[in-house]
Amino acid sequence: MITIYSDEHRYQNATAELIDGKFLPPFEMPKRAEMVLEQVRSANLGEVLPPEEFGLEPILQVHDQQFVSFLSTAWGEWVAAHGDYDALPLNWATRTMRQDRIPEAIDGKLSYYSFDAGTPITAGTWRAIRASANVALTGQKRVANGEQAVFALCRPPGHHAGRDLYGGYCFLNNAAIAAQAFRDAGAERVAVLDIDYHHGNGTQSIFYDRADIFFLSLHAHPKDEYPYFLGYEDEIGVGQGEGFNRNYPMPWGTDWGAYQKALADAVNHIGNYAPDVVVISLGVDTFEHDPISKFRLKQDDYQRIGEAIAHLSKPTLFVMEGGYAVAEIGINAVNVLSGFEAA
Ligand code: SP5
Ligand code: ZN
Repeated sequence: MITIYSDEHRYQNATAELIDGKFLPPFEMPKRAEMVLEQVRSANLGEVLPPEEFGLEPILQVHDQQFVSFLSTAWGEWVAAHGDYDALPLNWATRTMRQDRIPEAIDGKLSYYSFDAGTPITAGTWRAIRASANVALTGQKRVANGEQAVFALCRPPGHHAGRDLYGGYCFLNNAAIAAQAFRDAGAERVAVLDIDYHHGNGTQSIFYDRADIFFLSLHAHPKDEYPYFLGYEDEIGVGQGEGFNRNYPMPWGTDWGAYQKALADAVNHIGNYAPDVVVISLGVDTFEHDPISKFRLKQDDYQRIGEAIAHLSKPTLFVMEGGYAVAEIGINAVNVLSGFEAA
């Protein structure tokens, strides 16, 4: 299997993230992608190729123009206001407040376009996130041109990012951009299966009213876990999209026994949908030793995940999302891919 990778992810290198009331060294760090690349190489998964440049057009098929423009200028505006510190929002427009006015001050814009305080914008964020989107789009193009499966080693991740919303370490929704690009390249139906530990709220919201892109997510229950405000089982899609969104919220402590049942059901629904192509949002923060998560999947379970996905026999694009157990992130991610290839 070919891997698409760019060094430019290193430009997203924050000083700290706000988590558990503390400023800690970021869990979402450059080492993550480096460890995955190292394992791709030592497992001889296949060629590693750089991304092509796709420009903003495919990004703007999924994201709001003003949001993308904000991302491109936020750092400069922030430095002019506050100096050379990572940019974080401090308040949000929640119940009783207005959401129909976009503030002009940079602090207000950070608040308007974000949903958490754990996702720093840094000097290199814009450069890194464009490279990450190009990695996904290059993988998409390869699969559209006949490759059976490609691994887009994206960093920063994307699945929490909505049309005009960033958070959860995500700015541009790489998997959603790729799914839309498949449609624009002629695919009639695309399935996006999100196996990151956290609900893919961004991807769900982007495709919620559409039947042409079926979103399914296996994740920790939002009553217990971040992002808390989306990912319940009764979110089934709306309008034309009704029936084309499926959530599998699971309790803390979930291990392979329960996980595999949800995965088998999701795979079964994807099979019935008969998509032209499958996009996998590949998070491995379901791992038993992940430092911010509470599922209990083991290294070998990731092979089984890959096998289950392979049984669909569909062209498949794997898009890297979360996973914070840095020592094992490469083994777990590559186990999914080698399980897929061996099946
Ligand atoms: C792509 C992705 O996996 N984003 C995840 C963003 C998680 N943000 C922080 C969630 C904090 C939840 N509580 C952690 C408790 C650790 N002691
Ligand atoms: Zn996650």
